[in-house]
Amino acid sequence: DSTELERRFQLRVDEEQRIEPKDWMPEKYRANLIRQISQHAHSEVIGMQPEGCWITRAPTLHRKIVLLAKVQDEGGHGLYLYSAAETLGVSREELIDRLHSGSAKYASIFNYPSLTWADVGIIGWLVDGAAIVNQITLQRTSYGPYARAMVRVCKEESFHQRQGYQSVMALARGSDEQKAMAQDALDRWWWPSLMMFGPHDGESAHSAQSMKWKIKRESNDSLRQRFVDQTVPQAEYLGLRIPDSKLRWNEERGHYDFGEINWEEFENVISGNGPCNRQRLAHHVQAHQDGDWVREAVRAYDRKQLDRVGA
Ligand code: FAQ
Repeated sequence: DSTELERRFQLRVDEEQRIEPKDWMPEKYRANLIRQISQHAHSEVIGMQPEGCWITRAPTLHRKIVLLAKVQDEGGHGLYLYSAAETLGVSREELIDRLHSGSAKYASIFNYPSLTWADVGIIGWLVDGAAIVNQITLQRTSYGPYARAMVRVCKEESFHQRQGYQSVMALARGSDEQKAMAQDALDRWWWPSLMMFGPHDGESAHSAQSMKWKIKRESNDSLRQRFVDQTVPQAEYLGLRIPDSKLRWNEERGHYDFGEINWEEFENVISGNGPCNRQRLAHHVQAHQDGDWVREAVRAYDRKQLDRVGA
């Protein structure tokens, strides 16, 4: 019966065995995974916009080539993740519908505008940096296709983080104006980057069940702390100031203490009312409509193949 199936399922998870698409799984495990993986995919694809809009304005040919490749990688991560979600029995179409109707979320960070070229470097450094801290742990997530996707994604993401850091370093070591531009971008992206890790553990609706099923391997707060601990020395090395008056090393804890996130802003952004939510979604809807002829061509080709078989 189902309780026995669930008991055996949990045992497999506890023993660190990967769950594969054809294995039995509780319906709530399936639904929770579809939610998380598809939201992750949406984040990668919507995440192409803030940097993508700088491709035509990159300051040198070299920076343009690097940025083009980086943004394409994000699109590739999205496709990988949609495929992982599809192994759970949901269609790509359904997932895109949920994004367009607003019932599926994507990372809050991509609802902020990228105002200057410095933002592109800061996104690589902080946003990809935060993404990796989370995704490294997801390489050990219990669902096989998701875990395997994370291995490649992490490799590419760590290259992205380095190119971002290198780009910010060029600005931080440049003219006073360039240094000010880098500082301004850091001031605007720091807090939204900390919000990427989600609500405090005590407020996190899905954490307890997701940790038990090993969909998530570490809590929101512990990942956020790791990101702060690794990023503060990087900022110091650049000679940039993190915009948090409460930030200080805590010798006893062996970690940095830091200030409180503005949770009202977070709630506002994840419920669709951030600075760019409408623009980001409208852009996606438009791109999807513009691509309809491709999907129609695929359908026509499939019909033709079927007719041939029938004939
Ligand atoms: N933004 O119960 P929890 C990238 C929602 S990396 C928006 O704690 P959970 C790379 C959450 O969905 C970014 N919504 O949720 C890149 C839930 O709402 P729901 C993507 C958020 O799932 C770099 C509610 O709040 N990475 O794109 C956020 O246990 C540069 C309650 O929260 C991933 O998605 C947020 N920040 O923990 C691309 C990693 N935080 O669904 C381009 C995989 C929370 O019930 C350029 N995902 N919510 O309506 C995860 O690890 C988890 O889903 C968390 C949230 C940690 C994000």
